[in-house]
Order: sequence, then structure tokens, then C-alpha cells
Amino acid sequence: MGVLYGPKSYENEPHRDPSLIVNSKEPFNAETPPKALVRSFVTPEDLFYKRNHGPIPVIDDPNNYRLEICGLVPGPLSLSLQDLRNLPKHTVTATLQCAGNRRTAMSKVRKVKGVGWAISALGNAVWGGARLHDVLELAGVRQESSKRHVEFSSVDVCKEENGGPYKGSIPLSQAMSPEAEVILAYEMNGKELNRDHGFPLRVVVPGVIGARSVKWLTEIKVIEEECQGFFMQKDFKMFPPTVDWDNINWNSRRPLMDFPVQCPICSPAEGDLVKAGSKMKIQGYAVSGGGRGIERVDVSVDGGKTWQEAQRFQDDKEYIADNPEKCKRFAWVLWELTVELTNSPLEVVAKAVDAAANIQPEDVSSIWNLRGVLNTSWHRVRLNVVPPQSKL
Ligand SMILES: Nc1nc2c(c(=O)[nH]1)N[C@H]1C(S)=C(S)[C@@H](COP(=O)(O)O)O[C@H]1N2
Ligand SMILES: [Mo]
Repeated sequence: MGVLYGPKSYENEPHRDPSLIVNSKEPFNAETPPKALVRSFVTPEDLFYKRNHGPIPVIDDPNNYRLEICGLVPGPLSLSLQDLRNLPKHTVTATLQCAGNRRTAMSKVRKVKGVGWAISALGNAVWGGARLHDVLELAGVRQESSKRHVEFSSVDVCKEENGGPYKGSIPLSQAMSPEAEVILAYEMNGKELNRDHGFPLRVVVPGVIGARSVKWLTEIKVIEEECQGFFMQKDFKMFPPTVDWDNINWNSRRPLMDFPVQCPICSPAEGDLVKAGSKMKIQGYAVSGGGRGIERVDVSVDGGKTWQEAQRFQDDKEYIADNPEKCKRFAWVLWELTVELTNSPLEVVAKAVDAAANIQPEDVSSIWNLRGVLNTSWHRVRLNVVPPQSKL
């Protein structure tokens, strides 16, 4: 006994920070208050968004935990947590973002299906653990067999899988690539990974939608074709605006992997009162998938007529991420711009450009899709300007 298992009921959920914005209780889905998100480059675990499809798995005795490495591998393995800790430890600072981030805004164009999220279905953390390629190499896998896929399985009970566990896969070539920095994490921000985020072990696939970073990992299987699970084949795909539930053909699209460039405004918030003539600091985050860093962030206070470049930083505020060599490729940048306010109505808009010169769509309706994924349209925040003498 004492092995990791997925309970059917919600009686044994972990304690959660009361300041989280809860979007659904069972399964527990919650996000960070936006102003708290830009307070630190590394998101504290308590405030980090939580995205689940069932009750949180339970393990009575972590000493009994095993990770199975199986499928098309020359030497199948069964590893304990200690075995994983004995491998060279690697850390990667990476932003995990749910493909459904900013779904609520997309649903205002037309109804979409899925949990509603504002702008904080993401966080930036320092993940520590063993490299996936080290573990695969231990099982005798060599990079040449690169047409294959690596499937990750969990133990949680998901109704989308008819009570089966959550699964996902990535190409073997990505799993074996040192640059992709895929890791099997037992630590988050220097502490033991907690239950909400996948204790005792999760995969972290940097630069890829959060859905592929499987939590409570128990099996890694090398397979001929990509994972056939619900979350790969019947979810987390992006369809054009013309496709709806009556004409959808899931097989016509590939599973989403790298996420595109994203850039919300975290402060001020929609509807905030601001005084004409005063100075206002505008803050947000920008991130792109696939290890493409952020090249530039443009901010407008007149609804997009004129633009100014914001300052970007990673780590502490002293360091401006203008040196691409120094940039942490898989981590977000936080940005800020201080503007002097005039009397005119204010609409703050932000947009970013990534290292491959990719830009964001101006209008959310052009990317509307029935699952409400990848809303990366320009983020707009309307403020109320009051006369200089008013009391706020
Ligand atoms: N086993 C398991 N892994 C999972 C999920 C899940 O429900 N079960 N959700 C996925 C989704 S959709 C996202 S966005 C991330 C969220 O990770 P977090 O809760 O640590 O923020 O985990 C992914 N891994
Ligand atoms: Mo997600």
C-alpha cells in the first residue's frame, strides 16, 4: 500500500490560499489576482494558478512511489524518487500557461466551452528535477528513433477520460533534445513540489501549453504514434471561427503544443479611477512559447493610436532583459511603463513581439474558436479619468 492513487471524491483536497480567484471548486481551478502576478518574477506556489480535471491524487508513503519507463525502450525501468534524485539535478525557470488563459474574454464574442479564465492562468516558476533525456537514456533510448512519441500518464480520475487518468505526449525528438529542457520535476521554487502541482513528480515541458506538463506522473511510455487520450485528441486543439459543435472533425487538427506570444496588462485593472495630470505605472507580463524570448513590448494609452515601448525585466528589477543572450528563454518578462495622464479618456493597450518577430492578433473575434483556447489578442483596459482635484 501507499502508492499514488486518484480518489473519486473531493474529501482530501489540499489547503489553498484564500486570495486565489476560484473559477471552479470541483475540480479545483483557480488563478492569481492579476496585481499579485506582477509583484515577483517567480510566482509563489500558493498563488500559482491551479488547473485540475479531477480530485487531487493521494500518496500515503512516497517511499513506495514508482515511475515506470516502458513501451518502445530497450531496457524498461521502474524508478523510485530516490533513483530520480540520484540523477544529475537540473533546474529551469519556465512559465507554465494554460491554453485557456483569457478564455472569458473570448466567450464575450460568442459562447465557448470550458472553465472561464481571466488573465492569470499562468505562472513563472523555477522547476527542479531530473532531465527527461537522462531518464530515457537510462532506459537505453537513443535519439535516432525520432519519429516516435513519449506518453506521460497520471493517476487522477477524469470524467473526460471516463474515469481514467490524465495523459499527454510530446515528440521523442523534443524529449531527447537538451535545448528543450524537458524535466521531471520534484521541486518547485526550491521546495518539494506540492500536491496541487503534481507531488511527488510532474513533467514540465517548457514553452508548451500547460496541458502537456502532466502532474502526478507514474508512467512514461515510448510509443509509435502520439497519445490517443482525450486531452490530446478531443480537446486542446484550435479550430477556425467557422467550426462549431455541429461540424467539428477533431481529426482534422493537430494537438496544440507551443503557445504563441501573449501580453496582458495586470495593473491597472478595467474600470479603475485615475486622476488627470497624475503619473500612472502600467504593468504586465509577456511570454512566448517554444523558447522564443520577448523582443519588445508596446503600450498605448489612447486605444492603439500611438505607442511607447515598455521596460522589460527578469529576476530583480535592476536587470532589464535587453540582452537576448542573458534572457531566460522559457520564462516570461515582466514589463512596466510610467505615463503622465491627460484629461482624455483612457484605453490602455499592450502587445508584444517575440524573438521570431511573431506578433499578436489585434482583435479577438478573428481568432474565436469553440474551445476558447489561445486568446492572445491585444489586451485592452479602459480607465475612468477624473479631474485633478477629485478625491479618490
Ligand atoms: N494529471 C494531470 N496533469 C495535468 C492536468 C490534470 O488535470 N491532471 N492539467 C493540465 C493542465 S490543462 C494545465 S494548464 C497544467 C496546470 O498545472 P498547475 O495546476 O500546476 O498550474 O497541468 C496539466 N497537467
Ligand atoms: Mo490547461
